[in-house]
Amino acid sequence: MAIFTAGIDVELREVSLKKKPQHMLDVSRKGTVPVLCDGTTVIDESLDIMLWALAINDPDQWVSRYSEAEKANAIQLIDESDNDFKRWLDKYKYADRHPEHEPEYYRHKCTNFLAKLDNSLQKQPHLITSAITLADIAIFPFVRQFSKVDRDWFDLCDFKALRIWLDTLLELPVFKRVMANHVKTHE
Ligand SMILES: N[C@@H](CCC(=O)N[C@@H](CS)C(=O)NCC(=O)O)C(=O)O
Repeated sequence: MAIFTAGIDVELREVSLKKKPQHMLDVSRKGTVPVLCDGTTVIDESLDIMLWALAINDPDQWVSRYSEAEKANAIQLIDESDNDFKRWLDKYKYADRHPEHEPEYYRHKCTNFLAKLDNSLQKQPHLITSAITLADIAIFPFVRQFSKVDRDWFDLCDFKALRIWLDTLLELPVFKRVMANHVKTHE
């Protein structure tokens, strides 16, 4: 979404994580996706790719709207999402591979982070500022994943502000457009 919003043309290369192409491992030994190659520049963290794209062009002020303090808060929240929350989310999504606990246990672990998001969304419609910024864009795809594990539970849970926030982001034209491209490349 950041690359699309910045209006940067990229060639998307789909890779199988079960059979990672040698070229990908040559440019980034870490072996995770996404990896962005721009000539000799290699960026292999999704947040860094977003920051790279938005430093080139940030028409919706996803980063440039931030004060220094807001930017630091955003990066810290994204870090919490990328590490702690995502670790529990993966276990919740694939609870059958982690039989040491019931799925409800993993879901409860996820809710610590979701409660924190819901709490700030009760005060303003988006995470760091009242407008959509980097943190919303970086975090909502994982809340979307969470919501899809048990839709009925999510629809009835206490996180009303979080649901409204997620619904707003899912309606963003840029999300729909990027997802449509994604579906096309998977056909
Ligand atoms: N913090 C990294 C995480 C990247 C990551 O773990 N990607 C997963 C796919 S979502 C991956 O490539 N896993 C490698 C593997 O499964 O071998 C980022 O945001 O770029």
